[in-house]
Amino acid sequence: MYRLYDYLPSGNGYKVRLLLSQLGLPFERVEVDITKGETRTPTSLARNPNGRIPVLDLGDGTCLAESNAILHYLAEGTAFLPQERLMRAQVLQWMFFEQYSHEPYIAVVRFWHMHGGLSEDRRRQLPDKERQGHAALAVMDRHLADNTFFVGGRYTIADIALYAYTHVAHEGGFDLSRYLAVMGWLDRVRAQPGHIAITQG
Ligand SMILES: N[C@@H](CCC(=O)N[C@@H](CS)C(=O)NCC(=O)O)C(=O)O
Repeated sequence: MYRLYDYLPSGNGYKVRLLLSQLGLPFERVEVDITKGETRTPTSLARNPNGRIPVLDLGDGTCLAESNAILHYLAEGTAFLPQERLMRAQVLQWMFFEQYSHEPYIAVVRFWHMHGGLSEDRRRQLPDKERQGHAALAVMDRHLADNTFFVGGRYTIADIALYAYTHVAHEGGFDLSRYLAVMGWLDRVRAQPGHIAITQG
């Protein structure tokens, strides 16, 4: 059975939880408290040298890290990852966008608000992080104005990757109400069979 090293509030962990649930795959969830440095112990570092969750143990001790790599692994051969070459690359395009242009701003600001608040240093960085987070939301909104989902008109792991931190962006102070196409897409993602909330372990 799969074992997922996870932290419940984490959007990166949630991506994997959500896909496992939608694939109907049983898994054991192991909570790792990132606020107590539990990802940096020698045992955790042996699973992921980068000292972060999520990590998926494939059942034989083989560990895979990086949320979007895990999604790609699990989705292979399923309806969540298209067969067609260009569409597969477009799924990756949006997943790389998520990691480079979205998560570092929207997830990080949310984390600051949830854990420890805003130190002087964070307060100084905040306007730039907010600006870049809104830039990512605007890119999504423009794409979703003409598309029901990110790739090929259907729900894929690109949607899962982007949903994870977008739907909780308000917890970092991002007002989503001005992104009407994003709001509609959030509803469509929530309506997918097997959907679970981020709070569900
Ligand atoms: N790019 C990684 C990011 C993983 C990540 O940032 N994990 C955070 C929780 S969301 C973590 O484990 N932080 C604990 C630490 O840095 O020690 C992914 O997508 O999986």
